[in-house]
Amino acid sequence: MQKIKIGVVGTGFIGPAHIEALRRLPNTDVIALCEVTPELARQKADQLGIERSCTFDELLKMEDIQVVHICTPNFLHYSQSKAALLAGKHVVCEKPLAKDLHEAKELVELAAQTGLVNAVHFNLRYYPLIRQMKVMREKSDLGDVYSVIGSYLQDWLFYETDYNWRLEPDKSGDSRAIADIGSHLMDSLEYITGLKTVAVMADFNTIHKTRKKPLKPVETYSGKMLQPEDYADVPINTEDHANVLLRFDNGNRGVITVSQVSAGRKNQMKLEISGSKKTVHWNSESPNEMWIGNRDGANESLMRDPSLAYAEARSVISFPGGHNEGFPDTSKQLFKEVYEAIAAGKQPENPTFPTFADGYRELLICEKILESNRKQGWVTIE
Ligand code: SOE
Repeated sequence: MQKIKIGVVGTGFIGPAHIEALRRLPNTDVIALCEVTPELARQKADQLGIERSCTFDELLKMEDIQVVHICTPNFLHYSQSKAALLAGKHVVCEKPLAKDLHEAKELVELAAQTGLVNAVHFNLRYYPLIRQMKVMREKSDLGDVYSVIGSYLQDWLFYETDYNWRLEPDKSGDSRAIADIGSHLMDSLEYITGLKTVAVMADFNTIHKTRKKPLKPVETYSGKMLQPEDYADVPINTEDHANVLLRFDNGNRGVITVSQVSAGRKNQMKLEISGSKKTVHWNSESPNEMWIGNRDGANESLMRDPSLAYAEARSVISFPGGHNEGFPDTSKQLFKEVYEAIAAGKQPENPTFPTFADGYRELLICEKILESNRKQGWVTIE
């Protein structure tokens, strides 16, 4: 079987997660790796057991490379995705797709012109019970959606000495917590409910208005502590915490909270969706079970189990009930669908995976949330 040859750009936290997931698929072969310097690229390629290390430009000239995964800091997503599409490569890009709507719109249009496969790594959609909740809504098990409560809490930026490129607007964009994790929450929320958010009312807060930037490189999630003289004080104007009221196109309401300074919450996305028939509740830190609430009977607890899930959800389940699946499996399941399309050689009419258009949608919501916080008022989303 001819394996699809892949190049990965960037090896911070998420790049290696992409590589591990791709290696669990039968028809893929990661053969090239890019990093900011040839020395770092070679070092990481040796660490990850990848044959070729190269610069980004060299990667695009490699004729046998069919797909490029963009796993670099946000400010590089637009230029690298555009260059890869223009070089005839299928593209899987990390979220957010770009730094602003103008960039994202251009990428959506270019991808459509080329017909190449384009995907955004909204991997949290691929927790099997998130797919199950979506199918329950489609089959009217929930009834009409009355209300949505969502949260995404982390603590890896809890201390003022916790630092990362995501804190720098020129690398990450004007929003931090909303763009970084709020985008996952809003993508999953609209994916499950099928609703469109039509208005937002946002309120941001920056707990650490100054942070201690390490004068030596420190990786995401490392939480590594240095000596006082190893830091430089940096003013911070991006949000550690944000609350957002939501209005949906069915006239009903919701609310989300995101925080990267919630002690003890490592990477917790939670959703509670109440409908005219049932309520469902799910937590990413216990992803293999969900709670189903009933008014006129006992509540239920559903485990992630292929024999209990709807067929449409079964397709993203690899292990039997009780053999727990987690965060690393979500990328494998997303890439499984993306590489079926790549094997077919073009973007499908109705892709089941998140595309550049979904990336554009999340940036639109993010920009409206930023605008609402700035003006401390409601902002509509056309
Ligand atoms: C850091 O907040 C981060 O790595 C995000 O960038 C990812 O998208 C999320 O899945 C996990 O947390």
